[in-house]
Amino acid sequence: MFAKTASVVAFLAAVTSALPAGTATTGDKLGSRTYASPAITHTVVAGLGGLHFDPDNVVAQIGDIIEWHYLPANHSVVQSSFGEPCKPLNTGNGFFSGFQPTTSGQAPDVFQIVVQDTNPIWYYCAQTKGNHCQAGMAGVINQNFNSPNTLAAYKANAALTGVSEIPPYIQGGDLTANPNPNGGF
Ligand SMILES: [Cu+2]
Repeated sequence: MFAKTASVVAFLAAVTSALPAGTATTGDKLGSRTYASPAITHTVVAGLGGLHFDPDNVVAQIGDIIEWHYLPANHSVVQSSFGEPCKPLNTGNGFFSGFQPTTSGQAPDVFQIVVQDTNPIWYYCAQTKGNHCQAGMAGVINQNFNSPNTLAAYKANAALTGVSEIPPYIQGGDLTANPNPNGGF
């Protein structure tokens, strides 16, 4: 009996060690992560679970790729500051994926950015039909968990804004054919 239990424990340990490093987590309570060197891709699905990015709170390492996939009907991602949600980053250098419409399944393209530093990256969906940003379609990469600038605070501020601003052109990332149609599911 004891030997059998021990072998089960050994088996579970082997399975656990074979699992890949976690990619993304949700909510404000994130576990610690151990990073391995090649960069990994964090998939975020726009529109999974309604007007929501899933996961909307990602911890990534410099060099990692964030890859947004788009469900119906017509979503986008736009970088903003923490203080001004639903409005493009005022440096003019923030990213914008453009709108990615699809009536079913996923839009044919994904939008990728490479994480350049450890600063928080705040973003929203600029769809004004249905006020996606104000409704909570907003997210963050590398929130500072020791700061009052939380994703919950960002969403609360977003809800108080008027109509979202739409950037004039796609920039700041790569719009590319979906390399992983099942990513995020
Ligand atoms: Cu949207």
